[in-house]
Amino acid sequence: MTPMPISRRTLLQQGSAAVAGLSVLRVAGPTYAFQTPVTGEVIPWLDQPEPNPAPEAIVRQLAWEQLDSWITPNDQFFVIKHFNEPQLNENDWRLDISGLVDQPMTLTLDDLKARERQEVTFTLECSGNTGLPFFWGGIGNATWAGTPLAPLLAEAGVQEEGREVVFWGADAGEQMWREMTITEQFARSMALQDAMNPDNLLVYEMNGEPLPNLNGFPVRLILPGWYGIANVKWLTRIEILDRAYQGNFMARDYVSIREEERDGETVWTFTSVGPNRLKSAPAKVTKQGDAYQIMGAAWGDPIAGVEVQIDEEPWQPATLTEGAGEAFAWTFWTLDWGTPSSGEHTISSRAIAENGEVQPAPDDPLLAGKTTYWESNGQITRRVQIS
Ligand SMILES: Nc1nc2c(c(=O)[nH]1)N[C@H]1C(S)=C(S)[C@@H](COP(=O)(O)O)O[C@H]1N2
Ligand SMILES: [Mo]
Repeated sequence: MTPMPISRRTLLQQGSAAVAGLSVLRVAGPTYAFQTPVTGEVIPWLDQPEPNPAPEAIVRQLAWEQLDSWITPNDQFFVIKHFNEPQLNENDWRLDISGLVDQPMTLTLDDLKARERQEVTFTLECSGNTGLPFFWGGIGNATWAGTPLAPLLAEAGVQEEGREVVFWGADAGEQMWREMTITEQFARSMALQDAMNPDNLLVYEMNGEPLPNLNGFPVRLILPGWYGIANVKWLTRIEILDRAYQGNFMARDYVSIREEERDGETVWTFTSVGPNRLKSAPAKVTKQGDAYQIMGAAWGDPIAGVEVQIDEEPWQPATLTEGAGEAFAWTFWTLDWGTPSSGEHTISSRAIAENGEVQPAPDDPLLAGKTTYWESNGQITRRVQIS
């Protein structure tokens, strides 16, 4: 097995930006910033998400207007679960590494904790986020700690024919495949080459605490730079296959379908949701005295800048604040709005990546031709009423 090159993002990753004015909650060991100064009164958006039709599946969402902390506290972190909520005991918990390996392994939680510890601050986003009228808050930012996956796979000794790595959760549910109802465990897979990325972690800590049960206790996969679906919670089994894994969450659900024009002909493409896409959103408008400020976040790729458009005015550059320069975590941004005229206004944002890519407009052909709601990274416009 050849060692994988270190990703560009790993090279870009810097120490966390020390931002003046952060009040910091001190826990034993590292420090975690939970609060930024709350500035002014929040003006609620006129447009609001629809009621969540599936509270058992979308358990918790970010409320954008309440965003005031670069690190999302664990008890506010969004939760998506497709099946049951496992109740795993950390003493009985085992992780099996099997399939096309020379040395199958069974690891305890203590085994994982005794290995090299690595941390990453990574903004996890569900690929369905902002693709549905009731789902705008499937995103959160946490510092995750665990042990790197790649050395474990190397120790297990992936055999020549090994192509694909499958990650199994302890949760399961029924799925219809044609006329058959089958019970399926939650599982996602990725190419061996992607799995060997040195950023990938088997995580047992979130913001300095054991993982909350709903976020995958005792161990979950964290793949910095990948959409939520790939970050398997309640992880119990890793299996190496010689071919693509075709479970529900690879082959049917979380598949983006696009209609494309090629040489005057319409073709349809089907791709499994993968890495994050460049994105940003206005979070809130605040008012202090007569002065209004717009604040938001940008993520999905290392961020070089953010621009904001108010009504039909030209795009203006925003100021990057917390998280600027981070490889995998969102960047907060602000724009001073002065004293806007009374009445209704629209506010849009667009992120610009370090590689020059610009967050697409909603009518970009790549988005306009997409018939599924996954990977909806188009520019977001919010409406606000100034009195
Ligand atoms: N075992 C398991 N892992 C899972 C899921 C799940 O239902 N079961 N949901 C996935 C999806 S779709 C997302 S968006 C993220 C959400 O992680 P969170 O609940 O910790 O925010 O977990 C992913 N991992
Ligand atoms: Mo998701």
